Amino acid sequence: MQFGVITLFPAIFDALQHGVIGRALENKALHVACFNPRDYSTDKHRHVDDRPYGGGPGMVMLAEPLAATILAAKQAMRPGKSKVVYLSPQGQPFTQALAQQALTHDNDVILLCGRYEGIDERIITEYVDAEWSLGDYVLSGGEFAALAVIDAIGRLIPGVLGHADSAAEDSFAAGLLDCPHYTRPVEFHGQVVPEVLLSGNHADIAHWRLQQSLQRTWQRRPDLLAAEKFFELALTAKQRRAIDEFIKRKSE
Ligand code: 4F9
Repeated sequence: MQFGVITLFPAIFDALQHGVIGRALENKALHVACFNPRDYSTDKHRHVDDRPYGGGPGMVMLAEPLAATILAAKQAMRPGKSKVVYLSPQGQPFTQALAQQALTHDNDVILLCGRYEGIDERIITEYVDAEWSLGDYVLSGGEFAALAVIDAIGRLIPGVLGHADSAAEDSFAAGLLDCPHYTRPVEFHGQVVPEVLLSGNHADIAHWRLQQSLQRTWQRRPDLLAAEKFFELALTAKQRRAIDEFIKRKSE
């Protein structure tokens, strides 16, 4: 899977050269190529933005250089296998499920990053296949959202994470919040590690972790336990029973 990124600030994507994603780029398990609209601007001052029709503050990214940049990015991706995604607060919420789907569909993903007040709407109409939002807040541009999307999808690519930190073990993989984690020492500033984690009983430990995940999800993000979401979770029959019982107990 390849990522193309359309950005006026390609240096921001140097941030991907660290940790597991950095290693994936080195190993070529993951590919990220930036395309700068400035390089596709045809006027002599290399303009990429202009004032908005109808007036108001700020600038809007010009359609012409963006269209040329999108076509160049598409040509660098696998033929007929790329999707253009615009990152904006108006988009569909980007979730773990969406990250998983993007990987399963095996398209190359061209992430379009806007700056200023945004991009000419006609680019969205003609070229954009999906619009994703990271959350209900405004950033100075789409770049930091694109970094998060590349990280979230990239770590799902087989071989990017080692067996030790397999993505299947991640909190949201099961649709629940993560359980607490501890390492040495057994006592820190008067706080001790829960005894079950020292017991060596793997069944008891798995049960405790699931209970902790459920407790936290119930308290902090009850929306994640909504019936329709619960239905979609990738759970074992045993986990499903444990959650059923937990919710029943809490609802009484
Ligand atoms: C993109 C905000 C994705 C949240 C892009 C300004 C953005 C954003 N999620 N804000 N440009």
